[in-house]
Parts: sequence; structure tokens; C-alpha cells
Amino acid sequence: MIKNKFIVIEGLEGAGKTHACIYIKNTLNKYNIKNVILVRQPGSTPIAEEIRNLIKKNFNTEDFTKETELLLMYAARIQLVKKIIQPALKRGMWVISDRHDLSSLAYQGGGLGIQEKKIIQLKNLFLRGFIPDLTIYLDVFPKIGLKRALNRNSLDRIERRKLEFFKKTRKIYLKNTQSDQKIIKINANLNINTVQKNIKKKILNWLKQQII
Ligand code: T5A
Repeated sequence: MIKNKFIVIEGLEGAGKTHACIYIKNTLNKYNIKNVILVRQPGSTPIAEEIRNLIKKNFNTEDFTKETELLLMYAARIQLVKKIIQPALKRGMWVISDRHDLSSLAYQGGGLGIQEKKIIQLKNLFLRGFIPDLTIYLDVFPKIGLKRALNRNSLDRIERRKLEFFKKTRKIYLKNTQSDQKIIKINANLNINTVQKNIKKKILNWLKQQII
């Protein structure tokens, strides 16, 4: 028997997170874990989706301060955690989230330069020790990820930032991957079939360790 879990997928734009979330859900289903919900951050509640639209919008006359951007990310996150994720976990559901608080540490901390300790204070204040059981970090070179994102859509406000921003963001992801045993890194520069095969291998191995 395996207790229900909270799984997070992280990575830069175009890393393949959305694909991975669906792939993991299908893999869990095949192993008879059927009660799985998918959410994304920012988003997945009506209010958090409004915040998402605001965050992605290009304003011509004004830009967000980095603090505003961080607080909006957290506002959307708390809305989702309290309204959907924690109640679902209480009901015995598995939750897979496309991004979580590591994104804020990487983007607003690494990319925008907000002090890590301030972001951790925010995390402690509002998430109060609520952490994922597993994070899968899809590691992609910024140039490759942005090219994939560009091939799919026009770029939003954050995606329009300079390559340097994403390099600094990736650095923080890599730093956290090295220091946190609950984060599994997957090379997402490879073709999608190989990435999926590697995700499956890691997930099944991790599931075996969760049997009680
Ligand atoms: N943000 C978010 C913060 O700054 N701080 C925070 O705290 C949070 C929570 C959210 C934005 O907000 C920022 C980060 C983001 O800028 P988003 O749309 O949720 O925006 O996130 P994105 O990363 O922008 O989403 P993308 O859709 O661009 O990336 P995904 O989900 O990683 O990639 P996916 O699966 O949609 O794939 C993108 C394209 O690449 C192809 C796919 O087919 C698709 O066309 N692809 C591959 N092609 C070749 N090889 C592979 N291995 C491929 N994997 C995927």
C-alpha cells in the first residue's frame, strides 16, 4: 500500500513540465493509482487563474516590481494550496502540481535577485512546513527551452526576459537539486521519448520506496 502523495514538476519554460505531469498521471493510473489530480501554478482556481493572467500580461506603461511579482506568485500559491491541494490530500487524492514554491526561489530569487532568506521567510510564514513528497526537476538549457516555448506560443512577459535571467534561474534550480534529496533531476534536453522513459524509471523506483 502507498499513501497518497504531493508531487511537483519544476523547470524552465519549455522543459516539458506539462507533458511530464500528464505522463506521470498516466503512469500512476497504470499502476492502479487512479485518484490523481493535476494543478498548475500560478493558477488552477478561478482567483489564481486571474492572478496568472495578470502575471503573464505585458503592460506597456508599467512593469511589476520584483516584490510585487513574488507576492502575486505567493498569493496564487496560497489560494491553490488552501482551496484545492490540501483538501484533496486530506481526501486521499494524489496531487501533481506543475510548479510550486521552488519556482519562486529560482525565478524571483535567482532570476530577479530577491534575497533567498526573504523568500524562505514568506514560505515559512504561509506554507508552514507544507512541502512536496517529491519534486521532479526537468533540467533544460535556457536556449533550448525558450526555443521550444517560442515554437508553441508568442512569449509572455516573463518569457521575454533576457537569457541571463533564465541562466540565473537555472543556477538556483541546480543548487537546490544538489542540496535536497527530495528533488530528482532529469535531463530534459533529450528527446521527449527518452525524457519520459527516464521519468518513468525514477518514478517507479521512488514508488517502490514509498510502500508501507
Ligand atoms: N513563475 C511561476 C515564476 O516566476 N515564479 C513562480 O513562483 C511560479 C509558480 C508560468 C510562468 O510563471 C513563472 C514561470 C513561468 O514564466 P507557465 O506557462 O506555467 O508559466 O510555465 P512555462 O514554463 O512557461 O510553461 P511551458 O508550457 O512553456 O513549459 P513546459 O510546461 O515545461 O513545457 P511543455 O510540456 O508545455 O512543452 C513546451 C513545448 O516543448 C515541447 C512540447 O511538445 C511543447 O511544444 N517539448 C519538447 N520538444 C522536444 N523535446 C522535448 N524533450 C520536449 N519536451 C517538451
